[in-house]
Amino acid sequence: MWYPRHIFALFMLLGFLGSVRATRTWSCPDSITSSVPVAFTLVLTEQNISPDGFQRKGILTNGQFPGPILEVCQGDEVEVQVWNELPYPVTVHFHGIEQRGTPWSDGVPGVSQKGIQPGSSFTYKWTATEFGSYYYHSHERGHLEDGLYGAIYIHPRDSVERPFAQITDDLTQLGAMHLAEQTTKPIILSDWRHLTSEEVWEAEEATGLDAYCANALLINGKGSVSCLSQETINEFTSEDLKPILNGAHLTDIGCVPPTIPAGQGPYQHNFSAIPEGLFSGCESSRGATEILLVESLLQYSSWDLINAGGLATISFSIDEHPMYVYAVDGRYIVPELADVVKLVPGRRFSVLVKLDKPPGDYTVRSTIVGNQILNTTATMSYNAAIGLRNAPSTPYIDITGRNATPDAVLLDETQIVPFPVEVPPHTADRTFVLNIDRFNSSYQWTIGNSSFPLALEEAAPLLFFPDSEVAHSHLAIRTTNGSWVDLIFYVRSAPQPEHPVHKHSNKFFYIGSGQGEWNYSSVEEAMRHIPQNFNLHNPPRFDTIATPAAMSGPVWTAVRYHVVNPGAFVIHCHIQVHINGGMSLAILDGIDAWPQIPEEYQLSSTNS
Ligand SMILES: *[C@@H]1O[C@H](CO)[C@@H](O)[C@H](O)[C@H]1NC(C)=O
Ligand SMILES: *[C@@H]1O[C@H](CO)[C@@H](O)[C@H](O)[C@H]1NC(C)=O
Ligand SMILES: *[C@@H]1O[C@H](CO)[C@@H](O)[C@H](O)[C@H]1NC(C)=O
Ligand SMILES: *[C@@H]1O[C@H](CO)[C@@H](O)[C@H](O)[C@H]1NC(C)=O
Ligand SMILES: *[C@@H]1O[C@H](CO)[C@@H](O)[C@H](O)[C@H]1NC(C)=O
Ligand SMILES: *[C@@H]1O[C@H](CO)[C@@H](O)[C@H](O)[C@H]1NC(C)=O
Ligand SMILES: [Cu+2]
Repeated sequence: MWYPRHIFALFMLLGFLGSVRATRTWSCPDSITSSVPVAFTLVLTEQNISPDGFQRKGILTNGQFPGPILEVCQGDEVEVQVWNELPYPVTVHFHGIEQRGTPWSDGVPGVSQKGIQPGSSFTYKWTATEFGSYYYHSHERGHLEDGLYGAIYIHPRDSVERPFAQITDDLTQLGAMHLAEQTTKPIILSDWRHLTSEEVWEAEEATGLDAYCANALLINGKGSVSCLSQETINEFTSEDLKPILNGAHLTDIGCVPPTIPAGQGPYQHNFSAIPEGLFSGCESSRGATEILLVESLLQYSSWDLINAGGLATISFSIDEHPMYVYAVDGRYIVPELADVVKLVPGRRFSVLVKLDKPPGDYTVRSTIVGNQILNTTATMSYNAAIGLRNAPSTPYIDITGRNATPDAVLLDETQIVPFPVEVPPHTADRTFVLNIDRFNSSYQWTIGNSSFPLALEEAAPLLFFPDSEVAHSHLAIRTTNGSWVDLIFYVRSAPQPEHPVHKHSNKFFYIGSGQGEWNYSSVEEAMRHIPQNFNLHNPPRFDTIATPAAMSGPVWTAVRYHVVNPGAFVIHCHIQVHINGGMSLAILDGIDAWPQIPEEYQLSSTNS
């Protein structure tokens, strides 16, 4: 336990901090004495917004975009009352929150609740059993992409062992790291579209196309669009894309054109129904620039990077400032030093940044990785020195997220070691092989044997009807409480993009992945043939894992989880248009130990 030894260094820093500016530092004693829940109210409204300088209809949460942060202590009882003042039904999901014993608060329409009708409210209640970085977002239709998202941060109990002693044994620095963590702040990264989510979905249905292009990137809801010349776009087009493009060029928004067969599969399309902005039609615009203020006297700052967008994999870096990545999806890891990190939608990294550079402004960069060239920037400013140092800072990455300097280090997710290590059992009780594929058109998808119809969001919620036809169909898997379950995400046909698969309720162990066919009945059998593809001795725990891009053949990813929280949940791709297109599967966990639903959540007593 290093904490007590560091009190002195901590107080010195607090002294500095007090003289600089008032900031709340959090402490979460082990015995939370108050049984009073921490209550939040979120009021959702529709308004014209222009986060990147381009005006469109969007969702504000308490008048803000992104929504306000929900910040609590580990162990707190949390109540979030959502008032829906939008003209359509909506639900709110708490991404990564395990909802232990509260499956009715998971926020999935047709699975754990009915949509909250316009003009009414719903109160989500859950316990902050785990700590770290999470976020909330809409789970109804595509409304996440209209701006309904905001950060959640759960401060760890004081007694939880931090991983910072793996970085240094210098007491002052350890105190500074601890203080940085206590005052950590979200950096919400997202892609942004100029069409509303309903316009995008209508366009997919009218054209038969998968709408895989964004119009802008945002950092904490702020950004700009700088249209590039076709020359620049061609110059930056990656070697990986050239064979796919087969002589064609990326569009003026830097995106793979919809006419490229590899991007859309062998289906019929109506190209004349494509609206402006969906695949092309660049308009330069200027929104606000996010300023991240830091104080060099504090030596370190901590940031919770969240990819809250519904589409793009994002590359992130802060010029001249390496990051110690110390938590992933809210779980500590042995800190890894990296200059650049890549986040799929749904992923969170908590990072420490050492503030040891000359005071001044440093550019913060966010770019799309993959099938589009798009970027935005923010500024990290040393507090005492805004505007002091005007020379541009030196980038680690270019506008495509590739190295701008040869030695820039990208975080290698496969090297992540959890802190502390937890070991799953060597075998599982059940194995489900879930096929990930297109289904019948470019924009419809399967995970498992079927494609989850969007219309089922309005059906009777499975939590209340575990014996319904849907609950017994291929749209759901059923598990028994206490069992260990393996899910194999099997991407059989190529080419397919990365699919960031997110599991609701408790986190899984990420135990393996590989190229080639999955022709095994279990992980145990696969390990007899390809043991090198598995890690059962120190696998990390995530709630989101991307299946690798399938460029030329099949790929698979294996996760293992313990069924401990009976209830109706889902596992789905976090690319929003892929969920709309059916890439979602209900998980009826612990069906033999189904919970008694409290009176206040009975369908008759909610807004239904
Ligand atoms: C293709 O889209 C256009 C524009 O929306 C529409 O007029 C036309 O009927 C569509 N063609 C087919 C074959 O559906
Ligand atoms: C994208 O990056 C380039 C190169 O650093 C920069 O000049 C441009 O301003 C960035 N675009 C935006 C919208 O920030
Ligand atoms: C598959 O697509 C065809 C048209 O291409 C349509 O008629 C059929 O209903 C679709 N099937 C399903 C299950 O969506
Ligand atoms: C898919 O269908 C096969 C054959 O009916 C079945 O064995 C398997 O359990 C199904 N998988 C899922 C995830 O429903
Ligand atoms: C479900 O299983 C977990 C782990 O074995 C156990 O802790 C929990 O009490 C069980 N729940 C019920 C309702 O039986
Ligand atoms: C699985 O397929 C691979 C080729 O993709 C083959 O080498 C291997 O022998 C197969 N394993 C089994 C158990 O059939
Ligand atoms: Cu997907």
